[in-house]
Amino acid sequence: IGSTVLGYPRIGPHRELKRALEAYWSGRAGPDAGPDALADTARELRAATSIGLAESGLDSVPGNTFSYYDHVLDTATLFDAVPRRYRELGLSTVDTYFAMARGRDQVAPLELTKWFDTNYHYLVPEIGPDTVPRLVGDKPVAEFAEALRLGVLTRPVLLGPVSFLLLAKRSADAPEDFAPLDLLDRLVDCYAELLARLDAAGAAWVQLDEPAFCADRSDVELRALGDAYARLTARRDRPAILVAGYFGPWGDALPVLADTGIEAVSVDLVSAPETVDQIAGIAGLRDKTVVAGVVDGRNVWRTDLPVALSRCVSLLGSVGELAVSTSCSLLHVPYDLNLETRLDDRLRERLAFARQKVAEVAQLGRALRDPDAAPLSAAVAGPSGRDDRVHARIAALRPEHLRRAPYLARTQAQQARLDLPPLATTTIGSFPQTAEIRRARADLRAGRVDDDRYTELMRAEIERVIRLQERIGLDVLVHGEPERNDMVQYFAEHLDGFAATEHGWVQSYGSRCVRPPVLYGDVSRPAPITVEWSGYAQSLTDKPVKAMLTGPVTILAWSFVRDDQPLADTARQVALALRDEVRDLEAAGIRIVQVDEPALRELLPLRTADRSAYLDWAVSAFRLATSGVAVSTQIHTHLCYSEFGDVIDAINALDADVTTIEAARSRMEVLDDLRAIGFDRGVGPGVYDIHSPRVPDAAEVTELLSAAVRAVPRERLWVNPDCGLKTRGYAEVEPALRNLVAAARLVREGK
Ligand code: THG
Ligand code: ZN
Repeated sequence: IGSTVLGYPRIGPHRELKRALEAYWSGRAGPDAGPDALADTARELRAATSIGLAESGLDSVPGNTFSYYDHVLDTATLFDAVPRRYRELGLSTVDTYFAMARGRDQVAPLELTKWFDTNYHYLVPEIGPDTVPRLVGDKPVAEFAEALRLGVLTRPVLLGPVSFLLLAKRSADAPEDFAPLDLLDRLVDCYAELLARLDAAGAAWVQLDEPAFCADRSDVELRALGDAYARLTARRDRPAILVAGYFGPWGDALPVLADTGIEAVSVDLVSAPETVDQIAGIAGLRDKTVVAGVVDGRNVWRTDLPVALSRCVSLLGSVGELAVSTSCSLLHVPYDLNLETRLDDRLRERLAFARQKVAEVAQLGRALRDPDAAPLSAAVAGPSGRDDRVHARIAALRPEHLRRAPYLARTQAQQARLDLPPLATTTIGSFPQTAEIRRARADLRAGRVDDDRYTELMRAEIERVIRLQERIGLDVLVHGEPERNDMVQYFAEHLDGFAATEHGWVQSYGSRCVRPPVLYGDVSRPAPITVEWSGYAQSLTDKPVKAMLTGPVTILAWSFVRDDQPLADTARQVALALRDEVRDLEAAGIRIVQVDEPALRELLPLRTADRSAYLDWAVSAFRLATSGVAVSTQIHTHLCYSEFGDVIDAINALDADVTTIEAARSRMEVLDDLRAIGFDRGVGPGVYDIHSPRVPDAAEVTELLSAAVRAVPRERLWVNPDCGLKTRGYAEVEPALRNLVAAARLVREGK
């Protein structure tokens, strides 16, 4: 294998695939929007990727890294795991695929969920007893042949059969005792058939990804892994098999794999450097290739090549052959640093995006082969972005900076000041981002409007949103966040220690991308960020206006974060900057501040052993950000998911006065979970599912609220949608909010 990378971005360096997909979905006919245009764009992107990777000097080029939407969905359709509701639509293959991704007419899409602890989302396959795995597609084979015609011998990358089934969920109509893993034997046969076809097409290697085994797994699951690869490798008509794991240590799965007939295994030495010692103790690896993932595939820092090389060299006595790679697929980093024109030169020297990381791996491969190769350069020791004032403030922190007065004292003071009715109504923060708002932001960036004119436009929008909320009759108002592009990017642009990119797009799901900021130095707040906007909104009304900030954990989770100090330390710096903002909001007359932490669960370590240390610093950072205010200032938080069994104690420990959560789709089950742990503060289970264009009627919301008042005293119950409204339109939002207010009034009156 020599030098390789485990995967590559696919949205296109200029998001060509995003544009082609959205044109196709728009239903426009014609040369730039039909199925042929989409297929042409896809082919050009694949060709550019395989040729580019081959020319960059990698010894082994990954194949099948392209996807129209998601590689887990690709795997489901490849093996015919298509639920009946999509088949019954009677659509073409490609439109059935997109129906699973996006829904169609009355048919809901597959569930979207986070890919391990990254900001990428995959579609969750639904598997039931009537799922009969069959090899019905040929995408990996066709793409292998396509690259071969261009002169590139690729190593097709597939999601492995065991991880595929572990990432899937039992379909709704399956019996309780059914588990997707029950289908493993049959699925392995289908993989064997696919491998035979790849072998016949000329593939020398395939890569099967089993990242599910870098998290805790039961003995049954580990045995399933061993059995699956024993069966696959027993076949003779197949390419050599590389099993890839990433995002953490293999743990007990590594000796299991070593006992099978696979030819190679990759290890993520960035997230789990201790694996080097484990490898030395596994005799079964002495006749296998070990692919050392020493170049970080999910962060943007340039690799310290001499250090990476010595890490590889330390494996030499323990393995059959040594190869070098990225720690994981490069899907999680932007394409090319060379597209950036505005980065500070000294920061640029410290960065590497996908293309630069490929060059690093190739260089390491040459150095491993030939000790006389050109010497490797060490990482540049930065401008560290060091700020001594930040360090002094952190050093002066004391436990009392993380504590507020007891909840009872707070709630009495807050009620005296806010005078809210039981079942108070509010929204999560953002209102629809209209075309005019987007245009104003774009005009400001392009210099077509000046700061004053921009402020005027935003204030007009804020006033419109305030008046609308007053007319609807909401109790706690928001300014609507028209000035914000993205809830992390916006804060990063206003804090020192962060840099923004121009083209640093990373796929989040399907055609949707984010541009994570780069957190490179000590973080501080040069000036108040949101105070003008929230203060202006509050000046327009007597009702309380709630200010919204993004929490420290979420800011870290959705940025590329410096790796030269523990995340906990970086989180504390971000929290301190937010603490200043919270206090300034309070001083400006804001009585309620919401600090959102939608990514609290996303950063939860995959291994349970690491979780409590994470939750400790995550909770501390939130408390540092929010505990600097008077008892009479109400702190809210918002979390974007409903399955939070793993973090429920941490949610309690955040000690927010009010917690709003997603619940509309999970039928209020979250309230029982909260009650079970003795959660006794304010809670707003979402009663309007904003992820769907459907407008709930008042009766439906009344029913949800009637259930909720049986679990939570009405003084502590809040009534709100389950997330921000920015992706919806006013045509849906206005009636939905009216229904929500009407329902709250009915239940308040005991109807
Ligand atoms: N911000 C960031 N990360 C996130 C979210 C976010 N991760 C989780 C979740 N929210 C992901 N959801 C989305 C939803 C919409 C878009 C991206 C991620 C989106 N992006 C625009 C696009 O691709 O066209 C570009 C947005 C822009 O112009 O900045 O619509 O909220 N950081
Ligand atoms: Zn949310």
